[in-house]
Amino acid sequence: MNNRISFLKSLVDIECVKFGNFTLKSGQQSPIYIDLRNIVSYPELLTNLALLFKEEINLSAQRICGVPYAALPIATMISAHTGLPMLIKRKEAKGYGTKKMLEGAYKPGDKVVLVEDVITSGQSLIETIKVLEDEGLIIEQILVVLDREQGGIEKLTNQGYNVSSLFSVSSLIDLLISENKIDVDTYNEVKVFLNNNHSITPIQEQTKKYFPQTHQHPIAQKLLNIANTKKSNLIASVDLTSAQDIINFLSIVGEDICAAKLHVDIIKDFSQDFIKELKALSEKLQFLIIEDRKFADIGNTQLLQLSQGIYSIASWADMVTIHLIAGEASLKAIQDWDTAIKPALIPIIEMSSKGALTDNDYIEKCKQFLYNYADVIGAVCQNTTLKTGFLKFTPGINLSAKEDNKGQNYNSPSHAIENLQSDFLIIGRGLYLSDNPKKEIDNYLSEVRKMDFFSEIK
Ligand code: S5P
Repeated sequence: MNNRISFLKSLVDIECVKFGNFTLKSGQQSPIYIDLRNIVSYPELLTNLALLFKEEINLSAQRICGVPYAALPIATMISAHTGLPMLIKRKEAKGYGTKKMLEGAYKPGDKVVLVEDVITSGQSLIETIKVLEDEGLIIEQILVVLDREQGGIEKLTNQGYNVSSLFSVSSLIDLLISENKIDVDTYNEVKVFLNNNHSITPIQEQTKKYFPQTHQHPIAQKLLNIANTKKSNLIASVDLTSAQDIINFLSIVGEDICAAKLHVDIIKDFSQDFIKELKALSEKLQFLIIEDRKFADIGNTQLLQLSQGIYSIASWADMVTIHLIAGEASLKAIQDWDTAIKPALIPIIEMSSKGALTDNDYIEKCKQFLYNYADVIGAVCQNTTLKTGFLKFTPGINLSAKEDNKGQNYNSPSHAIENLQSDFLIIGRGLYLSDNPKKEIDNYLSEVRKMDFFSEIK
């Protein structure tokens, strides 16, 4: 029997493909279930698959890499059968040592074949492509076992990648009906499902949000690691005016946040002893510190504000906010500042307040240069989207209020994640004014976690 056909039939036999009524991760009902992970326990099948792929691989490829985890054994088997050296993409960076995302021997410019088990929207592939390209590797070819025909292949092809799949769901059910392995009703149900989902998936994909895993900047990577470990993307904006109140509040919520944002200029009894205590607490409870200084001056003044005065912000803040109103040269002055410790920069490009002057024109002008500076890890914004790899911080988050009476606008955490595509949620009064901050942060966290935001990307 043809190798391809026998392989497809085996997938049904080992229950990698099932028919019935299944609830997908998105909550959608599906008449077909596909999960190729089981294949790892069937070495003969894995070998057959590797041999099928061997016929497809471009001769110019120099490395092979599987999208973790399901495609790892597939890539390993292909590597063994073709002699192509393999690379392993980690799911998260190591918390120690080299912090590498990619293991194996390679050099920039090497051409890589990427292998995936099932392609739906292409999201897992996009994550892996980014890591490889950041290392200077060239994606020569993308090989997929099964295409769910939900827009993933088109999406990657439109981005210029050479993607092909061995099988599609349509070819699978065509074969199964011809072999009497499924009945006409099942066949028709899957067909209808495919037709309906082909067009809606790309739209769903735009709104489906996963929490980022990696970042080039070490402070941003640390922030992501903390957030991923705690499954919390919450930043407490601690706009309290007494040092002791700040410490007391953070002692309560510190373990549930990934960062605390301060306005040091409102603290009536600010001292370096307070900073020492705050730093010790941040180490103990694992959160980072953002000083919301909103620098907005000429480069020279900003450097003085960062490094001098009673606050000497640069000596303790992990991140600082900055307006870009003074123009690119002011930002460049900080980037060019050659100093041992420097906070990461979070420009504010769009404000949450009513009537803010940060209109689209302003935002676009900011975007024209902010991505060029390595100290910039993302931006504070509301509706606008940022380039992949830049973190979106959104203030104006509150579970119950829609606005205050001083111009602030609020959104719910789920709206910020789902519709604004925010990575980090900044919550001020919603938490620190609560009678029971511990209970209240649980309410925020459960709304975030309910959204499957921190689930493994698949
Ligand atoms: O556009 C913005 C940018 C910032 S940094 N809107 C904001 O509200 N902020 C800050 O976020 C603001 O200075 C305050 O510290 C926090 C929001 O606090 P809340 O009490 O309204 O949640």
